[in-house]
Amino acid sequence: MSNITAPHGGVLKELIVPEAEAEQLKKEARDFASWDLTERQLWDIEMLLNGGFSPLDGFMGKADYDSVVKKMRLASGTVWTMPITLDVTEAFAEKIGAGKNIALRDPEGVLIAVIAVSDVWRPDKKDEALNVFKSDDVVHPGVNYLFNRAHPVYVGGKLKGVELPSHYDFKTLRNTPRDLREKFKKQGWHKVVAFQTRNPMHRAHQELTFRAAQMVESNLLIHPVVGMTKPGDIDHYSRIRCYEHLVKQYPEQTTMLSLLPLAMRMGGPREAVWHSIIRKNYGCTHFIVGRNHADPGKNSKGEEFYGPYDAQELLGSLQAEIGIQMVPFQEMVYVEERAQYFPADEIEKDMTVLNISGTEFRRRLMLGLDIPEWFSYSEVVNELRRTHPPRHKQGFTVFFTGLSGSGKSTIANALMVKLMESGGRPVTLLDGDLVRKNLSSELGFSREHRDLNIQRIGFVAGQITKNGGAAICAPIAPYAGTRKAVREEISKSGGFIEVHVATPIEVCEERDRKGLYAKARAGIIKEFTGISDPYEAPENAELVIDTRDCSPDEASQRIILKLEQMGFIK
Ligand code: PPS
Repeated sequence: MSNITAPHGGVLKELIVPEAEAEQLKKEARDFASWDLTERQLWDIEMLLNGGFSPLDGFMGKADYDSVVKKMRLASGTVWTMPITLDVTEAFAEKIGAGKNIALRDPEGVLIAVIAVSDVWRPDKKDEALNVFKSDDVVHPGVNYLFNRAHPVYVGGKLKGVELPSHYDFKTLRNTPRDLREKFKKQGWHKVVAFQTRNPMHRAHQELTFRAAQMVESNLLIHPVVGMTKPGDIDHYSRIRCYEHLVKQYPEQTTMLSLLPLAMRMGGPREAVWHSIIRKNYGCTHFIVGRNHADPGKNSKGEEFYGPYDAQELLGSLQAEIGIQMVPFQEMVYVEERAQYFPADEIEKDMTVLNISGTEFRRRLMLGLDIPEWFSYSEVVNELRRTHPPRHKQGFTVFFTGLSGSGKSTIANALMVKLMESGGRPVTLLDGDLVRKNLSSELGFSREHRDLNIQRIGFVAGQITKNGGAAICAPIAPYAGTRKAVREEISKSGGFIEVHVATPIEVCEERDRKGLYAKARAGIIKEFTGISDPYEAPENAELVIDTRDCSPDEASQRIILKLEQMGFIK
């Protein structure tokens, strides 16, 4: 373990042990309890081991945690605003205790570090949310993670790092704090202002960062987060390719791009302070904070979680103590007459301001519409168009749900043929019966098995959609929660159209093509949907079809029209 002094005063606490000790630890760790790090824990541990979270020397113990939650300081009094905790399950907590060592591994079983446990406790998550995020509304991604994904028991203790988690992408852009400090030193960069981002950068961002650097006469570090960001954000692969284009637009020798392996919490003001401590650890002297830094969006009542300048205010009061200077920044807007960007507060009355909001930008991207050069460099837009093609080039899933005998399969087959006739996308039918013969042949009809069946169908449809195909699913899918989960997953990579085949049960039973209703009534078939098992009808299906007054031809035509209206068919 080594402590080196930062060029700007901070002590870097790197937690990787020397090679011989690491080899020894690998042998000893075979006898330790072993914990597979979750996705977020993997990002956190990378930042702990590489020194990005200095002065932390491990996952927080209870004293530091309590103090950070309540006072935004470690127990020692040093400013630190975000709890960094190792959450584990109750079952795992039973196997460990203070004084024990735990082997922390990545999903492939590679030993990343050993934690010497000092504390094990059950946090009051509501209290943590209210203090750290100023809210217990699960619309806040940080609160949602804490309540719905973080395990119930926290484990604190010092870390001995064996190796950093591995990454195979963009290797030359991944720099540890030590790497960056050395690079800055080598290039004679005395002052460095860092820019934090989780979005693709357009012209306004470039203007803003360039002006900030000019203002404080410093070099510029574009330091995008590539760990966890806000759900729904553009993937880091596309973003980085955009940054690579953009960084070429700055004057030579002024600007550097490097990736930050951080899992964000979207904690607004507290997060801005945390980000600035991290940037100081990476050797930066200045940090840009604009409007709504690390903003979680609106709450369930449609109100902002934080004020637009709360982050600037909090960091402003702590910057001297932290030892990094905040560069507060105004929004930049484009003035048509001048063909130039200006800070929003310098706009005069007779100026024509042009603006494209984030939502409007995404709409244009989605529909393949024009995006002007003043807004974004064409290389950046092309990159985004490549990974975010307009809807008519994206894949989609048509997900039928309805009772047995409602007509799902018949309409699904008609739709498949019509889509194949039009061409353009490969079409795959995942019919209920077909899936149960192949993918889910061992499953029965308990709630657990039905959910598993739908999850499998959802997984396959998701892969098809992601790769630009059309998936047609036609299971009963009786549970709303499972359908919602499938919708959320598939919508990330393409279209999702839910079709409720709402033929009433009396009609299905009357038809009884397979004789199953009669058997269900006689008790020969158990857990039969609609008879002895529940069916939760969808409330927000894109289409509702009743086959009493709609032929398969008409029904499939209605779906085609819907797909056209949504932009998936041109
Ligand atoms: S689920 O609930 O979505 O997993 O069901 P699914 O995979 O679509 O399977 C439904 C088909 O299985 C036959 N079948 C039953 N359905 C409902 N309940 C019970 N207990 C049951 N047992 C067998 C039935 O033929 C369903 O096919 P469809 O095409 O819907 O009539």
